[in-house]
Amino acid sequence: MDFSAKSLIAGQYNWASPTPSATRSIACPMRRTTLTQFLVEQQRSARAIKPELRLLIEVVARACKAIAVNVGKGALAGMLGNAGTENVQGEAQKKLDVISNEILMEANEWGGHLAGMASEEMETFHEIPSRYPKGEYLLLFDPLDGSSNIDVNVSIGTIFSVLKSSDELGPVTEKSFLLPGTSQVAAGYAVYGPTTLLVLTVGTGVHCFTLDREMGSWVLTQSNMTIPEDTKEFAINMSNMRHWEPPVKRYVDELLQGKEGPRGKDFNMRWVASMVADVHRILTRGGIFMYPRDKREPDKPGKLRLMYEANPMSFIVEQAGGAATNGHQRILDVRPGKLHERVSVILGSKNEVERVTSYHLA
Ligand code: P6P
Repeated sequence: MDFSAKSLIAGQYNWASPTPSATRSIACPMRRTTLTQFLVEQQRSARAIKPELRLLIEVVARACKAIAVNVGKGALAGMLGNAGTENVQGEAQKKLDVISNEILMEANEWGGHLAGMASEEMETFHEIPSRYPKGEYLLLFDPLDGSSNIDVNVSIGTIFSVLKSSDELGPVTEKSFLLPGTSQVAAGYAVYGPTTLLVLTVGTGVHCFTLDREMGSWVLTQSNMTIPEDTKEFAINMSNMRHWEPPVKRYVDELLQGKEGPRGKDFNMRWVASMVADVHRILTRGGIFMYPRDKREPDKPGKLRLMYEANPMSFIVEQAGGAATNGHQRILDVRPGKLHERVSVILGSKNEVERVTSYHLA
């Protein structure tokens, strides 16, 4: 059997057929760990999750597959462009923002595992209709993060956070959602890029699943992702430099001085303008991501949203050995005052995040 790249690309290799042991772990789908198997293990042996949480994550993962299909159709299915509406943030909604939100809502409201849902795209939280049973979890999500990249075919994604409702029996109110990030029981994101990825934590490390688009299953492709404590790569929107506060200006200026400066080494810069893509790069090879508050909107503590962007990403980053602060405190400790609260975000390689934070506290 010819395993050369040529034959693989030419499709001459029948991936489903029995293969020599040398490649069986790659080619034979039965040997791979699926998301379902992983979650059953997390429930059964790690005792990390309850059956209802396992069901919730499976449903969200299935919804992300449906979103990936719509993202992949793009112009072929009229998925590009604006929906002609605005979200609660006053931002123009893309068609895929609205479709992704609807997919997540419809997938999750009937299962009996949720007490309520909240989304970047909806002003108020969504109570589970009385015709469906309610559960003990609260699901919060940014259904399609990085929307400005949709029409230019750059990676975008879905971010989600799961809280355990403290109002087991009482009616869910917005206040039920206003829990600090340390209350999360699960968090994850999907990246709709060259491959479709699902990155997940249930508090036992960070694990990456790649969508086998032919079989429609999420396959574990990386366990226990770890962020290096040091890095030579930073991510920030440099066009906002003149608006930054002094600690951020000092930090980035030192990076730009490179070897000749106080850091004694050169740094590289990346900015995808899709948080999921920037965070995934950092999880994969280290780095620091910054979206600090700035003088453009001095009354707002930042651009990114705490409950369904910063908190889930911070939970994931900390589980991978990184750090996440708002410049002054751990993001996961921030006590939210409102559902769509914004926050400054500095996250990634631990030593760099601690340095930037120390400049804020100096
Ligand atoms: P800017 C996308 O809109 C987003 O919320 C994040 O995914 C991303 O990191 C940031 O905003 C990009 O913001 O101001 O650079 O376009």
